[in-house]
Amino acid sequence: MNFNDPMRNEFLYDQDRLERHIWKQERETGLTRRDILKKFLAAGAAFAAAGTFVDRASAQTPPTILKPIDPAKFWDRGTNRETRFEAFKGTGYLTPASLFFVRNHTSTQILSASTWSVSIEGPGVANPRTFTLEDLAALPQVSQIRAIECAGNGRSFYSSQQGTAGAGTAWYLGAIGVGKWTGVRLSDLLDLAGIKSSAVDVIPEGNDVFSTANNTNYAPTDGGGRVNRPLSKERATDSDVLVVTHYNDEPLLPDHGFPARLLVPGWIGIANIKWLRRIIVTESPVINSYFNSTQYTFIGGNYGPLTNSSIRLGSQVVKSAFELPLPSASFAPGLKLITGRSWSAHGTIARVDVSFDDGVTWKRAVLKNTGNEPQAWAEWQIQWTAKAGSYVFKARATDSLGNIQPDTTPFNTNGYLFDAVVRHPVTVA
Ligand SMILES: Nc1nc2c(c(=O)[nH]1)N[C@H]1C(S)=C(S)[C@@H](COP(=O)(O)O)O[C@H]1N2
Ligand SMILES: [Mo]
Repeated sequence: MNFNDPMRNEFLYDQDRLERHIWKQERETGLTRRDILKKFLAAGAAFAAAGTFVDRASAQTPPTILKPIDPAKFWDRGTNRETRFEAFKGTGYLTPASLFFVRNHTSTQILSASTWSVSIEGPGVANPRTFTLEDLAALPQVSQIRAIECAGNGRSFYSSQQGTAGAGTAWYLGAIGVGKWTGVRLSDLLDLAGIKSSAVDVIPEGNDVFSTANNTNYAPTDGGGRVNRPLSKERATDSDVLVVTHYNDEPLLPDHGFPARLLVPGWIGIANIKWLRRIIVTESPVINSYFNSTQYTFIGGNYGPLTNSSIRLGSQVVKSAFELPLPSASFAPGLKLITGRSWSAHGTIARVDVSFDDGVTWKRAVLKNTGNEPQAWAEWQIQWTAKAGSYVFKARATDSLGNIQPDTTPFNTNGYLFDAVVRHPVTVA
């Protein structure tokens, strides 16, 4: 696929894309919706025949997500979409881009491949540099199969299982996807920009403006408040941290960070900044940056109030999910093949134990012998004879380092990193 194909960049997503285009044009040109459509059709757009355009002329806000969303496969969670875990069934090891969850703090950014660039700047580099997509393509390419998972994935179970709701999007377990990411090493870019030995933190910044009220102490020159998530120089220069341009061998979709995003394997979703715009290298620690020191910290419960020494989240944990609908699944009686996936931020999955009776008895599930990449997931299956009644299914994973999912997760106010075994209600009738 050609990065510079204007059709791809402007109108990739037929109806939703067109709606977004119209919305922008209405505001930028003052033309009516009708005239914009006329101009567009006259330009010979390939998918003009594609269909019925929903009349959203009265809409005050643009759609925040561009890719087509099938409600049978996604939960609508405000500016976000959660993949229904049962939708992964039969889709193979790598999550198709169309099925990947979307987590937007603001809305999907529309960036042009031909004018985009990312800069590396700040007091921590000797030779500030700017890289276009062509510049990135000319550097050594690295591919890794890894998960991206939201810090809040599983948050709803703090409420439903432990009786105290965490603040934020009430995800089940579908705020995760696993795929093949391709791009360049961030450390290669930092080396080309002459990163100094005195460098301390690296601040990847997205194009999206979150709020100018969310001050940071790196004194942005252009109004601030861009979604950013500082990393220590140590983590940023690890060889597994990539600036990726491709997902499953295709250019990233706009919803997932086109033209380029960061990949920080094993770390919470926010570390994987989308729509990269610039990367600032500091010579002093970033004490205060909204997505590092206010959000994505452990506070409340046993962790206490927010201070500068609150724990800032890095690694994800170990989790499991059945490929069955929530909040409950139902079956007809008979022999069933129950499937699911487990994942660890630290390594591969070593074993998965499944209970059909709320944890009274356990059986070992059969791990698929393909996939099971580190910091991604493993697919598994187990047979079950369904007889009329009500059941609670549970799955408990152990990873290659011996980390085991606990029965409960200590509460934190924002409901992050829920790794406890999840109760999955099932009825057979
Ligand atoms: N620029 C930018 N990057 C971002 C976000 C965002 O809102 N803006 N959301 C983060 C969060 S919280 C998560 S979980 C992941 C989600 O990636 P996805 O939308 O591709 O699934 O992107 C991260 N990177
Ligand atoms: Mo997230």
